Amino acid sequence: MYDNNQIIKNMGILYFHGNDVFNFIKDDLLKSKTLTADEKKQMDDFYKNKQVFGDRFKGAAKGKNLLIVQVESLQGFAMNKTLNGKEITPNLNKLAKENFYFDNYYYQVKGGNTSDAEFLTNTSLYPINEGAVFLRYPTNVYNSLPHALKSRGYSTSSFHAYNPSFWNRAIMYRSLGYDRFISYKDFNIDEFVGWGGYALSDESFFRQSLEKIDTTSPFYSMLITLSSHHPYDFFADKSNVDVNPYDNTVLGNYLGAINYVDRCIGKLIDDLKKRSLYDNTVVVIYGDHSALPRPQAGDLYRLENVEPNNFNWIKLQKVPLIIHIPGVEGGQTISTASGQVDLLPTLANLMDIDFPYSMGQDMFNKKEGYALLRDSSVVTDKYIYVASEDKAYDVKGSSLINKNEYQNEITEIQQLGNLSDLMIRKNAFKADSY
Ligand code: GP9
Ligand code: MN
Repeated sequence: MYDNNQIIKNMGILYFHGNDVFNFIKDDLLKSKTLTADEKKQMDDFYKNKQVFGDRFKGAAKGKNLLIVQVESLQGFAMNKTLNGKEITPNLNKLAKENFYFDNYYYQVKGGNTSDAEFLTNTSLYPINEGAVFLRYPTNVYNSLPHALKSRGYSTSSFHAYNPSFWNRAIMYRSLGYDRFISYKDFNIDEFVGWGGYALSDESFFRQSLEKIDTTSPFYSMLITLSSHHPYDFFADKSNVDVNPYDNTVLGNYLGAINYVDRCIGKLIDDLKKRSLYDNTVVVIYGDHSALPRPQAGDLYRLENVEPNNFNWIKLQKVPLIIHIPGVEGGQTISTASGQVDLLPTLANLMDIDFPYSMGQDMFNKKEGYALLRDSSVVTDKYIYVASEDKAYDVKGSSLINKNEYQNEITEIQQLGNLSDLMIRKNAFKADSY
């Protein structure tokens, strides 16, 4: 399902076409493709009534380069963690300390995993509830970060050392507005690390990516890493940490993999400094989604010393986010509840881009936060609504609270996911892009 070429290879061309016709009928023919007047009003009202919370850091990074590093499977619990006297992520911890660190930032991906995280970051829409938006709606009109920056004279590129048809990136990237897609075909595959032993190492990926960035005009480059992809083996000689008592477990292997990626990120930052780019580039680093599927999470509960239950599981679904703003003193941790849909409006404020079409909120200015997870659970600064139980818990004390008190707010937040789905399904920006 991830790659049309793979479907053809494995299932045959007849199956592929049959399936394609079925999806076309389901998605395109049976649904009225235009927003009704009511739906259009709902959409317009949402964007019109969006609150601006303040102007902290407005324009602080206007005209600067933007480098986004989306790190495969980097999950929050790995940060600031010491095992047997050694930090798992010393470089990320240092960056978090020196810059702005968001430690209550949730991933909001669904069936499109990595590609959904890219989608959230670049459009500030929620990924669709069923399947992957990169595969189902790759030719829609999108208001996006690449489009917005391109119209301001930026060059825009995505770097990912993998097959360009995977997640349908080659097609979707055109709609997102990237000028260039640097895929595995453009890299010298000179070192394999991770993902079953056949992925280009993140170290080589970062080094070659920096060589390829066009710095003749301001740039937006997004780097999507690969080494720390499940199943996390092949790191025995790459990791510098002792993960006892988790040796030879998925969790232990993962921590070793992340220790390797952390070292690569340290080198990337050094390289940016050497090339005199660190002082004129906004650097954003975050994780795309969770590291461990739930059935494999037993060791994680043990590591975190929490009881295995739905509430604690949700609390663990955070990914770290670090933002370096050149010329702005960092050293701050921001713990307002937020999610990947909030990154674009945050960057738009920093870079002084008028971007009216975001579903998220500016994380430097909002006082109270929330994150809608794609299973309909809701995390706020006060409570967590666990959708699978239809119950709400106090976010700190973990005690059950009266959900009815917050029902309106929960429903309102959940409606945002439905509105986003509707806008994607009906290609709502076709007439309204800017
Ligand atoms: C492949 C990579 C992995 O290109 O992005 O994606 P995932 O399996 O994490 O969605
Ligand atoms: Mn991924």
